[in-house]
Amino acid sequence: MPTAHLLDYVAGNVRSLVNAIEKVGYTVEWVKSPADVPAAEKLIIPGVGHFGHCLSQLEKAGYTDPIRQHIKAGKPFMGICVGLQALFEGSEEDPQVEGLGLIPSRLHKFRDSDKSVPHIGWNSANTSRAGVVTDESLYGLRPSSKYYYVHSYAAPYKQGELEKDGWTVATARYGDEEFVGAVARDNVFATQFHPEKSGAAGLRVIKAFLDGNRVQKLAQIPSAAASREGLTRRVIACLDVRTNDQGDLVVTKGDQYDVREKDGVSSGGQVRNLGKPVEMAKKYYEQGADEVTFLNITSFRNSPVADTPMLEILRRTSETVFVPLTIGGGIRDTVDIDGTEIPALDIATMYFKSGADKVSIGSDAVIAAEEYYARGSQLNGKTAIETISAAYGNQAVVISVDPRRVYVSSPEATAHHTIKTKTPGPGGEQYCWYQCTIKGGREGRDFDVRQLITAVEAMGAGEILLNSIDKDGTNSGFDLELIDDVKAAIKIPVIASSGAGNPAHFDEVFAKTSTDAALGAGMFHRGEYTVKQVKEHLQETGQMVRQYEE
Ligand code: 1PR
Repeated sequence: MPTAHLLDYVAGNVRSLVNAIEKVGYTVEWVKSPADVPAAEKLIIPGVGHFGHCLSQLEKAGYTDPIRQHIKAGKPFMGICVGLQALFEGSEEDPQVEGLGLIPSRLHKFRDSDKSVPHIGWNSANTSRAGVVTDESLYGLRPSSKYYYVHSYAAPYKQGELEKDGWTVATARYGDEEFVGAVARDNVFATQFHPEKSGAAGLRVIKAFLDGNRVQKLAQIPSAAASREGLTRRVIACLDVRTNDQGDLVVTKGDQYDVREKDGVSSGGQVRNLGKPVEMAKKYYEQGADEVTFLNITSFRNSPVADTPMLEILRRTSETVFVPLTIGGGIRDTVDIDGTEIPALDIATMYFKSGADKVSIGSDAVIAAEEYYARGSQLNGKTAIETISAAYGNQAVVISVDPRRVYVSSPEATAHHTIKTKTPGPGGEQYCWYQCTIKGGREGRDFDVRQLITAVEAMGAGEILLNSIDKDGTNSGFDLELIDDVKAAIKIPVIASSGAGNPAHFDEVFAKTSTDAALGAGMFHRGEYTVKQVKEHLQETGQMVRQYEE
C-alpha cells in the first residue's frame, strides 16, 4: 500500500485521521523526529488546540525548518485545522508566536456579538464565488458538500488578496464573516475543516490529496440552492451506554433518567436494552447524523479507570464512523480501584487516543463550578475543564448539564435565577428555576443552571450539552424556555437535548430558539424515526442541513 507520513507533534485525536487515511487505501508512517521529514513524500500535519501551543511545539521540536524544506522541494504537503493556520504569518490567538509565513495574512477571532464561538459544525468549502462559478473541483471539494469545522479563529477572506499570490481559495461563511475554508498552491494544500471528520466528502478530499489529484472536473455544477453557504443545522444522535444485568455494554434509554423496564406498576425491571453501541453508531452515521455522542451513564459507580469496553467501543466506532464522536461519563480526577490517582486529563487522553473528538463532563463540572464561586470566581487551573481545554482546546470540552425544574410561586421565593414559565408547576406556580443535578440526576444541588454555565464558560468549556430531566424520554419536544434562557447567558454553542419525539420537534427547536444543535435518542433507538427523516423534514421547512454522501 502507498504511504502517507503523519506528523503528530501535539496531543490530539489523530486516530480518526489514521483511520481515514487507511480507509482511502494508504498506510501511515509516523514522523517521529525532524530527521524523518526528508524521507517523507506526502506529509500531513494535523493540529488541534491553540495556535501558539502548536507552533511553539513545532519550533521547539525542530520541525519548522524541515517542513519549510519539504514544501520548498515541491513535495506534497497538507495541513489540517491548526495545520492550515500554521501557514499564515500569525494569529490573534497568540500574537507573539510566528507562523510559517507562507501566506501573508493573519487569523482573527470570529465576532461573537451575533453568533456562538467556537464555530462548530458543518459548513462549505466552496471555490465558486458570486459571479465566478467554476466547474473545477480542487482536491475533490464540491460546492454542494459540507465539511466539519471546529475553531474560533479563522483567516478572513478578501476576494483576490490570496489569489494574486497564486493561491486557490475555498471559502465558508459564518454569520456575515467569510473565511478561508481551504487553500492550495502548487504542492501545498490545507483545510481549516477536518476532512477525517467530514464523512464521505472528507474522505474524498484526503484521497484526492494523497493521489495527487489536484483538479478534477465536476460532473455537473450544482445549483445555487444546493451550494448555499453557511453553517447547517446540526443533528446529533446520542447513545446512553451502560452495563446491563448480564454484564454487557448496551445502549439504553430512560424515561426521566429511569432506564429500567416498567413492570406495569413500577419501574425496577431489567435495564432497557436497545442495541449494541458500535452497530447503532454506524447506523446513525449512515442515516446522516452530524455527530454521535456516547454517554457512559453509570460511570459514577466504582469501576476501573481503563474502562476497556468503553475504549474499545470508541476504537471500533472510529473505524467506520467519520463524524465527530463525543464521550461522556466519568471524566474527573479519580482514584483507581488499585489506589492510583489518575487526573481527569489522563482519562480524557485515553478517550482521545481511542477515537473521541470531545469529552463531555457532567457531575464534575457542577462541583468545579461550585468551587469556582466559593473561591470568588477565581480560576485555579487544576479543574478537569481547565486542564483538558488547555491541552486539547476548548472545543474538545463539552459540559453535560442535567437540570430539573423547581417550581416557585415568585422570583422572590428563591435566591436562584428564575424564569416565568408557560407550563406552570403542579400547584399552578408560574415561575421555576433549573436545579443542577449530579450522578445522573440522583443528587440535586443548591446550584442553578445559570450559575453553572457562566462558570464553565469562564473555565474554558467549548460547548454545552443541555439535557432536561423533566423532558427526557417524554417525546413531548424540547424545553424551549430552558434553551432560550441558557442561550441568552453564554456565547459558546448549545446542544438542545431531551424530549425529541418526532422530526417536527427538531424544526421547532431550530425555528423558535437560537440553539446551535439538537440531539435525539429514544425516537431513533426505538426505530420510530430515522435521522434522515429528521433532516428531510428540516429541509422541507427551509432549514439548511447536510446531506449524507455515499
Ligand atoms: O456525571 O460526568 O459521570 O457523566 C454522566 C453522564 O451520563 C451525564 O452526561 C448524564 O447526562 C448522563 N446520564 C446519567 N444518568 C443518566 C440516565 O439516563 N439515567 N443520561 C444519564 C442522560 C440524557 C440524554 C438523553 C437525552 C435525549 N441522558 O443524553 O440522551 O435526554 O433523550 P430523548 O431524546 O429520548 O428524550 P458524569
